[in-house]
Amino acid sequence: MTNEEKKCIAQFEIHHTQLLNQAGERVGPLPDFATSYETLLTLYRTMVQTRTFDSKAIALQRTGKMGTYSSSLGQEAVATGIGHAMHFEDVLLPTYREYAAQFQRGVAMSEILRYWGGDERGMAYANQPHDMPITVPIATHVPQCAGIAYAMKLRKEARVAVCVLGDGATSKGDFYEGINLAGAWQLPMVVVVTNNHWAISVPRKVQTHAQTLAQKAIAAGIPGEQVDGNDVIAMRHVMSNAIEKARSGGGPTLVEAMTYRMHDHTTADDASRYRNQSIVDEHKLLDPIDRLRKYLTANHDWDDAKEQRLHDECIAEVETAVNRYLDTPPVPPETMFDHLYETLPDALQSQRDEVELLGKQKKGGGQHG
Ligand SMILES: Cc1ncc(C[n+]2csc(CCOP(=O)(O)OP(=O)(O)O)c2C)c(N)n1
Ligand SMILES: [Mg+2]
Repeated sequence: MTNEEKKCIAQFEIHHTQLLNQAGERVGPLPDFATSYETLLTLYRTMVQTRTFDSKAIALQRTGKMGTYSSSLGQEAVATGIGHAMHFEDVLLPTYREYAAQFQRGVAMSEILRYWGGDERGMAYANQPHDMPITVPIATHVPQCAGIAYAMKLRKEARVAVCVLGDGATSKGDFYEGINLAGAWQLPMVVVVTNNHWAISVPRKVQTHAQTLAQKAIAAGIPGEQVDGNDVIAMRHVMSNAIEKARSGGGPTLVEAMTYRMHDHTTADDASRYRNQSIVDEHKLLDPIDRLRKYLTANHDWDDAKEQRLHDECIAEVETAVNRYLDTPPVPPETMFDHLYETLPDALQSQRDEVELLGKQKKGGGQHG
């Protein structure tokens, strides 16, 4: 039987949304929220704040004041759009580059610094009771997100669970299991795949032969779409639509956000060993902050003086957070045993006792030094 003789029984399309091009020019009508200067400024400020935080966090790590750190440089628009589109009572399940969303949701910069400084208290957010901590194990939070969304549905709550993962994470079984549940149970859930082209040293091209990552949704029976993740207006727009659809009973969506990882994978990595700087330079032209600044300059009288003031404010805010972090007395090392079990198994209890003893002998050691 030839293909011509076979009957086509299903067809699928993947759509891509971009509203501002890389020159910061409108490529189509903008959604209503984008007519508000205040809203655009909030989005811009969040991205600049996050980038300011990011460069300071790297400096803290480089000077031995923090354990390790995963940068969100160049990817700020993705998490900014996510955080802005969510309601406070929704639940975010982030990975380790969604600072911009976390800040908007009430997580303090000093808490993120504490976490990367090895202090688990940094994940017990003082002003964010709903969200899950940063998930470093790849894709394990997708089924967890389905569980949370299922509970919301069962309780008839008008809430949405949003999980964010990377391009590499879409190769994990947990991802497929999670989106399958989302589809089968029509859960109030949005899955965002941040396609930053790299999974440590593995490029997106060799990660999967699939043409897009958004199309992975099709097998789960849920809509999948792609968005320019360096266009914060498009990102916010696509996320709002997906979240509000889920909230009103319309089921889950998978959003593939196209961006680029501009920094090393983490501060423990050296990307110059596996990628050419010229590729990184090409992606600088797509920078999300530059793009919105160009739009604001052309349409809302944004100028150098306003830009400088914003930078000064962001630097001051980050400095305050850094001081709060550095002034926090470190937790004793044996507390690393404290957050997994309610009752510690005997084998671990003896290790805990040993670490505690060593700590007392050393006295004065801490994670900031
Ligand atoms: C289950 C699991 N396997 C392996 C790792 C090691 N690891 C950490 S990050 C990473 C790559 C993730 O790439 P991607 O999903 O694209 O996210 P990105 O870091 O690019 O944001 C891997 C394999 C891990 N953290 N968890
Ligand atoms: Mg990646």
